[in-house]
Amino acid sequence: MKKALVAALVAATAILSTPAMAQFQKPEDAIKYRKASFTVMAAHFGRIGAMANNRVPFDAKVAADNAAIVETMSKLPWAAFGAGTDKGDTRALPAIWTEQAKFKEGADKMQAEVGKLAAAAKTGNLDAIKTAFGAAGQSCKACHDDFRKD
Ligand code: ASC
Repeated sequence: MKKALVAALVAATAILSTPAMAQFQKPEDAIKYRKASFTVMAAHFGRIGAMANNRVPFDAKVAADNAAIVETMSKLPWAAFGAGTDKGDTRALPAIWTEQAKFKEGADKMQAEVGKLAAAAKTGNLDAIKTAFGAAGQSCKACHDDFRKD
């Protein structure tokens, strides 16, 4: 019984202390995951953009719901940029791994701007949403310019 408990504790410790990469079986799984999370984030960001750019009528609830999804999604891709995920079906540039501090700064900035967008969307104020949407879009673009092919 004691032996089983020790084994369970060892296993739990291993799981909790394993680098993020270990949640993926293979590098291509991580690449697929991060691309999928960016795709979902972009789809919901785009729905807010359609309202921010007056292409569709403003609906405060739709904006807030979409911004909440964007905020959640913005947290997900980063664990999938682990070692060994630089090769394969990806536009990720080597700079992600050679300039990790700068990449993290960009990732943090985007999450902060998206957090502000979600907060603005909760207020239902379209002007505030437009401002926050612009800043969030800039933070997406900044990383694409430095860390993504084309
Ligand atoms: C989007 C989207 C991005 C960003 C970026 C902003 O809607 O899919 O990747 O905005 O284009 O410049």
